[in-house]
Amino acid sequence: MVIGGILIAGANGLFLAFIFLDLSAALDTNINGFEEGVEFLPANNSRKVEKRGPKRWVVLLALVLFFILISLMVGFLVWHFNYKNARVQKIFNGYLRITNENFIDAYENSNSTEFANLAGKVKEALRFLYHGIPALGPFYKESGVTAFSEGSIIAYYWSEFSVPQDMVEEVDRAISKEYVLSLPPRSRALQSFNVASVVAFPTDARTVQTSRDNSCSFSLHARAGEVTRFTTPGFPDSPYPARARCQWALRGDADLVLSLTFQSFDVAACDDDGNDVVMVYDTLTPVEPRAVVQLCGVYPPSYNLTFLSSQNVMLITLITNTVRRHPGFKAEFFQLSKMTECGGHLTGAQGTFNTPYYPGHYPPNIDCTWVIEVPRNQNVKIRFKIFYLVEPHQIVGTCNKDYVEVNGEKYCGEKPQFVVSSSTNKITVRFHSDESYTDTGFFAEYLSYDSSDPCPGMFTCKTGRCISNSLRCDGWADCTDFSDELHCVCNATSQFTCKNKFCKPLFWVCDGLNDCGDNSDELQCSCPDQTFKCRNGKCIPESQKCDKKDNCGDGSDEAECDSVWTVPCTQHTYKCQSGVCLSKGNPECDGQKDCSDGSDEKNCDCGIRSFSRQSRIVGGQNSDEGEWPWQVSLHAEGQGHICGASLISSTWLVSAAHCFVDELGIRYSQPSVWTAYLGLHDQSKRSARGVEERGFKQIIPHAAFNDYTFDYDIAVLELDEPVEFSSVIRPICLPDSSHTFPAGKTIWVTGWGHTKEGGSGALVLQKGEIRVINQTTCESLLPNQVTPRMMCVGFLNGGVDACQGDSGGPLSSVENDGRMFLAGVVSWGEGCARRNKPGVYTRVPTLRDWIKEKTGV
Ligand code: 4AZ
Repeated sequence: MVIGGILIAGANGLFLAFIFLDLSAALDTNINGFEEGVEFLPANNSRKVEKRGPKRWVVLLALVLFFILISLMVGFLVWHFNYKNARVQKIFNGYLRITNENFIDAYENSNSTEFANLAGKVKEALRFLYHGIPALGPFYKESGVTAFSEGSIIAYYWSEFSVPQDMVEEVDRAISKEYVLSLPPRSRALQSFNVASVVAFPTDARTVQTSRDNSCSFSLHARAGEVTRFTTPGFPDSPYPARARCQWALRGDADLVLSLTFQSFDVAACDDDGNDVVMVYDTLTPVEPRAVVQLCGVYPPSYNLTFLSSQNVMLITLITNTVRRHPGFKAEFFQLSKMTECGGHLTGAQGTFNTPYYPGHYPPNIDCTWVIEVPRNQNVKIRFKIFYLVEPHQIVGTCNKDYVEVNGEKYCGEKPQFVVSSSTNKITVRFHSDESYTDTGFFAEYLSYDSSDPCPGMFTCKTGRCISNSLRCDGWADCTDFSDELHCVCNATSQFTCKNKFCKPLFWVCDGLNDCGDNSDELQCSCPDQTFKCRNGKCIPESQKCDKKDNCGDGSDEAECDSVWTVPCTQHTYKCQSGVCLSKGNPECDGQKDCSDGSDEKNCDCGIRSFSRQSRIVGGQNSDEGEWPWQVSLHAEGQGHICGASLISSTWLVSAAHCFVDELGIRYSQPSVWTAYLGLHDQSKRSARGVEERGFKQIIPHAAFNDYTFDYDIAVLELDEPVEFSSVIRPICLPDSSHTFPAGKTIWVTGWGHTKEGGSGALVLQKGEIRVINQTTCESLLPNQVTPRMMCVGFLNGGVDACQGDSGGPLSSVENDGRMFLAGVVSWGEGCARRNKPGVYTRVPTLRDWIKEKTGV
């Protein structure tokens, strides 16, 4: 019986080492032999007999030892052949400089004989170089030359090595050095061939383009004064190929630089496993230290995707691993002169300056210095209004890559507006961009100020910002460093003294929000220890929470339990289609089937936007195209945009009832007065592609709407023709009547309304992030005006708010599954963005049943 068959993998192939051991036969032989001896010897010599044959345990021990020895040998052989001698294929991408030859146009064409000749020399030079380096020579296999560019000539190549496992680190170390081919080459082919700055970097083997694989490889040269356009294969009608390795080598004329812009970008989302990725390099070979940007996912058209090169070449690679269907990208590039001077001498009392090509991404490998000089006896203050210098691989807290340096301090990363000032009339700003990864950069303004009184008649924040004296010690951090709220004596009649000594308005105490920062304003208001605070304020023993009984009387103790079970129906519980009610709060469309009939996950094709990536707000609160696909603009005949609305199905909108009240002889209540624009982004581009125009079949304001109090400020509008959903037109989810939007939750308000009180409407759809305010606080801020159909949402220090023209528009709230739900409808407010006067919104859950009754949605 064969019991040992060991398969060993070695560097020289596989061989089979069978150890044939017939254990049963061995045992039989030995044991039988022993017994035979006993049997056939004379009985009087029995002691001798026992001595002659080995004992049974000795035989077993020998066998065990034998097996241990064999196993150890086998283990050693497996290790030796499988791991110690196993080889790793390593590919490095690099470039080198040929210093004594001039670039000719034929080198751009990889099929030309000139290219082939020069590539041959480069490969020979690399072979020669590697063989002279002990850590590389023995493992070198081959190289390929992928391109040439000017300077004198730069050759781009890849080199392959076959490295034993235990030598990998040494090879990596050896290749990471910069080499010069200094020895006179023995090869005749390399006579008088001078090579300098040979650099190479480890490469993802997937990015290597061998001469055999050029099916998706493109080479484009910019023409003077022209823009060159290119796209991924099949764009936009068919998705780019699955498992593709595409590259675009972009060139300009010698001494010029390139500007590349992606006008449309949609590849698979940037997830961790096997995503598709587009890389842009500031060179013609895909090496990480020269990467300008890594892109994946979807970018809305308003996002600035312009990148500048530092020389006359750029490389774009597309690696796709998924088989998902995405259209890819559309891009354009052109050549332009190299910036001769970056920075400058700025004079005068005020002015602005920014990183090169702002708001496009600044180029890699650039340094700029601005010397700012304001009139004598004045000091300078610089306000960085936009600041994006984000780099991957930056060592936290060091600014070791791209940075801005002012007054000896380095700034990097992404920063909200900040001020830096000088104590003289001069200040120097240095900007450094290293060889890899670039960003939008900064936009700054400088101002001169009187050093003895930097903020005449105002309070000076430690950051240098000037704020009104009335904002000092008012509970709001108006200075970003809180300096206006430090060292205050609180007014006992109107303010609460926090444990950390901040002063906060008394009516913020016990509002469910941690206003002090140390929570001291919320400590004395909760129920006693080990009790639960019901939504109606009642305190019940903690043990009664989630015990399947409505101990609060309003169901709130059973509304947010980890496991879901059925409970008696109340106004706070979600009712499945089958009629049973759930203990879980907000279960609808959260991606989990909670009702046994699945009704909580039905009709959930809503609340998802088309673009996975939200742009940063640059210079304002502009939305991205398609960011709020349920937002509708309502135009009244001859008046333009008047109100907003939200799409809830292909035929129904929700808006505010007060938009449809007849006024000044205009019959706003009549459907014929109105035109609805869906998929609209910019009011000046109403005939843009994707925008749909509809009239109304009917307008249904809530019958209980009160024109004086604005109670029940809701209306539903039926379109005269259904709309088809698209990337810019989609419905928002409607929350169930039991759905809660708790105090403190952040919600988005959107609209084309006035951008300041008494100002004018916006062209581009605006967005603002605001917070739900506790109902008691809301009632105390707007006494005798708030009904149970209303909620306050905003920031009590003002700043972000809805305004005239936003009415009827949505309050969009991101819920559990990432879907957006219509939390409210913009209704009214005392002015706009005023302190302690938040905007008031119609509560949608409270009026959910009415919407269902009128629309069937
Ligand atoms: C309006 O007139 C309006 N600040 C809407 C909201 C707010 C104020 C006015 C809230 O449509």
